[in-house]
Amino acid sequence: MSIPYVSPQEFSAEILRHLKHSLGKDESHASVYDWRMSLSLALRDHVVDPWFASTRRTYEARGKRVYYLSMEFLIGRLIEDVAVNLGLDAVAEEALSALGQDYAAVVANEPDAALGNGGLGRLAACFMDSLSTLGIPAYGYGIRYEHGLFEQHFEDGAQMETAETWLAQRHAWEFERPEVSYPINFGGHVEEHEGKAVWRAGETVVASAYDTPVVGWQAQWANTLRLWAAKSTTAFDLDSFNRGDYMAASAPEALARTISRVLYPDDTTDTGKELRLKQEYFFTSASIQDLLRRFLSEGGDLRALPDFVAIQLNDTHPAIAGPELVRLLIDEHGFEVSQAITTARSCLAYTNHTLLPEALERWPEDLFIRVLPRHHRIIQLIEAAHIAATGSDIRILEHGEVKMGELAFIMAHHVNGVSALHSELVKETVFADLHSDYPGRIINQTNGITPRRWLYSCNPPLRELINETIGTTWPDDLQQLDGLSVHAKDPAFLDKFQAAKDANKTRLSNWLQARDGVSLNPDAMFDVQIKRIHEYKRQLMNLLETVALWNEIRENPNAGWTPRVKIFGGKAAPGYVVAKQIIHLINDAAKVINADPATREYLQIVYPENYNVSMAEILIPATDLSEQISTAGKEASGTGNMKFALNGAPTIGTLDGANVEIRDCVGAENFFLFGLTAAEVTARRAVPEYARRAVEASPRLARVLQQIEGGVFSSDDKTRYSGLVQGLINHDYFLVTCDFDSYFGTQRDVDKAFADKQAWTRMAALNTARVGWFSSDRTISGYARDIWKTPSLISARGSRQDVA
Ligand code: RUG
Repeated sequence: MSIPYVSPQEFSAEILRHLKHSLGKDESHASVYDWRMSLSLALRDHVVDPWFASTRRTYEARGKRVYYLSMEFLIGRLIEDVAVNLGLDAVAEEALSALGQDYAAVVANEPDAALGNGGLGRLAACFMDSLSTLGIPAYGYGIRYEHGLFEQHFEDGAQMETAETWLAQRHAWEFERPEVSYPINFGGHVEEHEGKAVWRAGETVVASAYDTPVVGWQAQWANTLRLWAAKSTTAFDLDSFNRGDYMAASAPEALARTISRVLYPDDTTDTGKELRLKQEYFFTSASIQDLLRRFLSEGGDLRALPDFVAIQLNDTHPAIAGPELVRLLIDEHGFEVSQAITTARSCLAYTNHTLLPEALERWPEDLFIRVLPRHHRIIQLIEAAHIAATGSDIRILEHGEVKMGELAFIMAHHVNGVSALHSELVKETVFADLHSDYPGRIINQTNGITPRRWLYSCNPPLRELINETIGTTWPDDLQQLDGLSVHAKDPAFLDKFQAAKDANKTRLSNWLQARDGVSLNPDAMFDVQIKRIHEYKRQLMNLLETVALWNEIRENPNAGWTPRVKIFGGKAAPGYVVAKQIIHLINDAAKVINADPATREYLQIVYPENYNVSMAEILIPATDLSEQISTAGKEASGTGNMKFALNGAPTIGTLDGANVEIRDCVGAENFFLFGLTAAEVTARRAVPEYARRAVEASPRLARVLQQIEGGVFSSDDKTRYSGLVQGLINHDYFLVTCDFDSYFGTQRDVDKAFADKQAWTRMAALNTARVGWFSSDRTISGYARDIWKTPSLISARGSRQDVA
């Protein structure tokens, strides 16, 4: 396939056509929203042909399709994604400016589709981009939440949450498919009829499809992201209405819609119990029914299902897919139990994203039986088959709970971790017993990021420099960036590399000034930690180090300090009290430290509220230093770490998650390593009173803790942080105290390194040059090769038919 050329004039006409015919607006009265919608619809038109062609090619090939089941797709804004992949970014900009519109302002009008919490959801979005870029037939299946991740505001430094409303305006990219809908049953009971189980459901809702085409690089291929919305089987109860009971009349619809109303604002614990379990089953069942319908409509024989269907479970959230597929095969298609289990397992694979025990979902068994009685019986059958085959002690149903991690593992032909270290730890810790029951089942697929969004589109100055240095074919072959390595010795190249970074720093500064009225010193080091707020990610350690630095600058103001701006970004789960205290403390400390005339020149703390994908796209290219400081063994992979390195920001980090592999790629001399290793962390936890001892051994840390506990940053409420500080001293599970000195010392190495401008820029450029391996194209190729066995259906890259 090749991309037909469109001139800016033609594209202007297409935008105007949509303005008039789709939006019903006259040019003279069009708002930014109208222009944004018209631009989006004009771009979407160009996606349709590649999308249809891909679908046709898939049907013709009659090969295997990938079904990626994920509770989260953190897609963010789509205009630039689509424009860039269509090769129409420059055309769109010119077309809009010919119409007197500012492209950047129009792009910025699009709300972030925040259908995810963090790394797991963003990974799913990157994977969709790579699946299309690689020409692998695939569907992403998830939930069309009415309200994505909450909006974060600070009130006197404390996090407040409000509902996010991305669907308040029309969503330009999706196609509603009212004809594609499935009943989803809950509750009731199971009856036996002539040896057959019959599920008499207590409640039924309808899953209705909305499709968003996902076009890959150079529009060679487009797959579908199919999101399910919950609707009622009876939209409206007319009898109640006629009786004047308007509430009752709308109740069925309102109740059903609850299921797809809100994304759970939590990516590490299982909360919300019943509703969340219903959400998981809702989208999983709809997806399994949909893929079976597609398979059968093509005349498939269900015994051959695994040759045509590869289902990837993104975390345990869709783990009910195993029992659901078994249920449908037995109850609706007459399979024997063992045949159904074997067939389902041959279709399913599971990605584990965490070792945190609280994040491996477990449902109270009584709740599970109440919501999914038939699946409970099926799980008993699966468990029995597992025990019969292996003699294992591992149970799925245990201590009154349904263990979804064990279920996902047992029902998957492969289980993968998301970085080399994490996959090893999966074998050694959470799934050690199952690993010995099923040797070879656990494999690794280190995460990756799409370079189209995370370099090409978010970092125009660096993109242009790369294009002029190594050519323009790197966006779908990212290891070509290695060609930059030789240039990292060339002072002229380094000057240009630094100029690109400076331009991005200026862009960030202007953006922050306009949005929050905050001024940044562009010569300072921009030291950035952006991610969900969690104790294991250790934003608290970063803050403690900042306070310690503040103390030392005050004591020794003429020591030639490297100016730093410490930038934090991220949301805490609303119910996560400690994480919210950490946010509050960062903001409180910022107020005091930023107001100190003695240190202002050298140290500033900035915490822009409501961190999201679009903010990351501005922050990451402008970053000098990337903070990846989690307790070793706790961050499964991280993907922010890859984005920063790709955009020329060296890392200060622990040997955790993908940091280990990033360091191997960029070279130890281009990475600031500190802290305990995963094995040392485990050993240290066995030492009695390890935190108290660490504090006693570090006068610097002890002083900082005294200041915080004593109310230096909370004069309005001096005891606000005593619980937080005492928690650290008495129960520092994430070893902030133990790693503090090592972190502080390494930060001072960073200061020195940053002072040598050219050496620093070289280090930054080598980071960019050497992290091409972390493209999500490489990750998806790995899944396709090792797990799904799905070939690419595009043979060679077509070229743009440029017409003079
Ligand atoms: O915390 C992990 C990250 O380390 C990882 O990079 C990301 C994608 O694999 O997934 C994150 N994650 C883990 N999000 N939710 C969970 C727990 O279910």
